[in-house]
Amino acid sequence: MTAFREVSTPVRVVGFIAALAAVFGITLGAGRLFGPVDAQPASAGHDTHASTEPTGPGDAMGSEHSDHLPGGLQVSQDGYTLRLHHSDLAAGSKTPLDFVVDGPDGKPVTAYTPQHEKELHLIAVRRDFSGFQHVHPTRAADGTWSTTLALTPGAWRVFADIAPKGAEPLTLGADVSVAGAHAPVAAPAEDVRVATVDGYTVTLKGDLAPGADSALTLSVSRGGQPVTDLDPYLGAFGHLVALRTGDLAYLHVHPEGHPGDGTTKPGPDITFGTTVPSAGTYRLFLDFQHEGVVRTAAFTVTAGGTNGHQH
Ligand SMILES: [Cu+2]
Repeated sequence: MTAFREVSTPVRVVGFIAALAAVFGITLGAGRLFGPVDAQPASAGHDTHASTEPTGPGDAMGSEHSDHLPGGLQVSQDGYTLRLHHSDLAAGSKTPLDFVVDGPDGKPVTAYTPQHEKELHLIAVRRDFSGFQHVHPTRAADGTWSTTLALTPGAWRVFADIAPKGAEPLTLGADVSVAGAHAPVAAPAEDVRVATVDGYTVTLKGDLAPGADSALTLSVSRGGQPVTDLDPYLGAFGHLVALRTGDLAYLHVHPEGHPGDGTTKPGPDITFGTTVPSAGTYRLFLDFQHEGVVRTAAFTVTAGGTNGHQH
């Protein structure tokens, strides 16, 4: 019985510290962004028991089947392993990256089911979101994938989004270190819903709700005029990658409709559907092609949370 009492004191102390941390977090947040921040999104270490660790709705299922985990968190899943030939790379605009995906038999996979016209989509993102690329490496007959990346110094993560022949689609992720001095870039604000790139303005509408289907619509304009002649790019008018702040969980986002289906227009609106696994802040990268050039627009959307949206 006394043991109970003794336990309860530290718990109260922890609660007090957590409250302090929350206040501190809000103070920090107010300086950096606007409005209250519920101290969750940043991987602030101390309150992990409340936010990150065993959070996801899928975790109850645990490792029995990884379908319920977000993608990209593991270097090895369902018997497939992403094996980079080098994980420390040089900075530069054309740094080579070579890798294989080993299959359940331990040998490099050489048969894939194409998704969006490609056998493998490679996403490279700097962990502070200050760099992003979506490229399509070429595969040698022996299963070795090769590409080049434009890398700045810092911590990066690469994702291989694949469907090995006969297997469910999956996304494997691996860390990459890029040598050189770097200044970490502050986390993006809670909500960034308008992005400009190369004279284009892209506006995001819609919200993300944890565990529920969410629709997002991105509208492309240039010089105040809606763009209505987007190019089809890899079987869609846009490709959207969503990454969770804090752990870079990689989410599949599906475009609604496709070029030539008789109903999907080539802009200005591109609609996507996704389900985010938890509350938190997500960084979104839209690739779209117009007049023959692919561009990337980046957004930030906060899902769930107790405050709703004040913006
Ligand atoms: Cu791709």
